[in-house]
Amino acid sequence: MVDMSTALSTLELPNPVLTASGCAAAGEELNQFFDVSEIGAVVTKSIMTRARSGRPTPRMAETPSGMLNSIGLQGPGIDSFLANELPWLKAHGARAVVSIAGSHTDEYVTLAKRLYHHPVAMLEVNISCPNVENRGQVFACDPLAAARVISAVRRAANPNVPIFAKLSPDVTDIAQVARAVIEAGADGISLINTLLGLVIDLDTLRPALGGVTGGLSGPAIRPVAVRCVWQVHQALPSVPLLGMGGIKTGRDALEFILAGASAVSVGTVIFHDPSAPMRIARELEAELAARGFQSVREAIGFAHRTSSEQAEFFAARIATTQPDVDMEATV
Ligand code: RRO
Repeated sequence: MVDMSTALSTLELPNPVLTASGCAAAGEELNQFFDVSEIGAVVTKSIMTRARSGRPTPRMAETPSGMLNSIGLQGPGIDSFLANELPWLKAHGARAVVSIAGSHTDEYVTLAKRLYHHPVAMLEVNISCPNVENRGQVFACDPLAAARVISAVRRAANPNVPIFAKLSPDVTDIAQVARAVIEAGADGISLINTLLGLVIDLDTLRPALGGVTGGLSGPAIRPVAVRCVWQVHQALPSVPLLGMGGIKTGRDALEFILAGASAVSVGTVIFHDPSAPMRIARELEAELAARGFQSVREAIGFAHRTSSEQAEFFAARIATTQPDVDMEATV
C-alpha cells in the first residue's frame, strides 16, 4: 500500500523503524517477539573498549509518562561484542547499527578500527551519554569537542559505513552542534539522547538513583525530541536524521517523519511492549495511507511546507492518480 523503504545516508532500509540504543541490548532477546531482520535495523547498546559494570543500583526510576535511567554504560566490551552479539545479528539477517561510546577520542577511534572489517550497517557515535562520571565527557554539549570525536571516527572507520552522531538535547542550540558534527564528517544525526534528570525518593529522603542523576526518556520527552528534529532539519534540510524520544505508536513516529526524520528509533516502549517496533511500523504505514501518502520518503519533513504547498502536493497527486474523465460526458 505504502512504500515503507527509506535510507539513512547510503544505508537502505526496508522500513523506517529501528530499535533505540540501550533498550534491547544487541537484539537477541527481541527475536522471540518478532523477526529482527524485519525491522529497519537493530541499534545496539553503546559498546565500549572494555567490559563495564556500570553505575550503582538502583538504576531506574519511574517518572510521569517516562522513566529515568542511570545504567552507566554497562556492557560486555568490544571483544565479547565481536565474538558473540555481532555474529548473532548477522546470522539472523538483521542490519546492525553499532552504537559506540568512549571516555576519550582515542577510545572511539579504537572501536571504529576494531569494527572496520565487520558486518556493520552504520555506526551511531554516542557522544551524548548523560551518565558518565565526568560531565566534561558529554562531548555533544560542546560543538568543538563533538566535532573532534566525529572527525577522528570518520578517519578511522570503514569509509563505506555511514556515521551518525547521537546528540544531546541538553544544549542551548542543537542546530549549532549538528552543523559542527556534519562539517566534521558525520553522514547524519541521531536525535535525541535522554535529558538529564533527578528524582528524590520521599521515603529515603535521598536521590532515587544510585548514580544520583539519570537520563529521562519516554513520552514525556517526545515534544522536546520533535522540536530538535524540526530545528536540525530546518537548519540542515539535506542531512538525514534518525529521530527518537518517547515514540509509542505509529502516530508518534509520523510526527518525527513530518518534522524531518528519515527513520525513527523506538526504545522505552520496548520495556512494556517488546513487539512495539513491528507494531509501530504497521501503524505508521496505516497513518501514512490515511493521509494520502504513497511512501515514507514523500512525508519526510512535510510539516515544513506551507499549507498551500501541501495542498499543491496533494492536488498534483490527484491529477496524476485519477483516471481520465470525459468532463463533457459527465455534465
Ligand atoms: O548507559 C547509560 O546509562 C545511558 C547511555 Br550510554 C545513554 O546514551 N543514554 C542513557 O540514557 N543512558
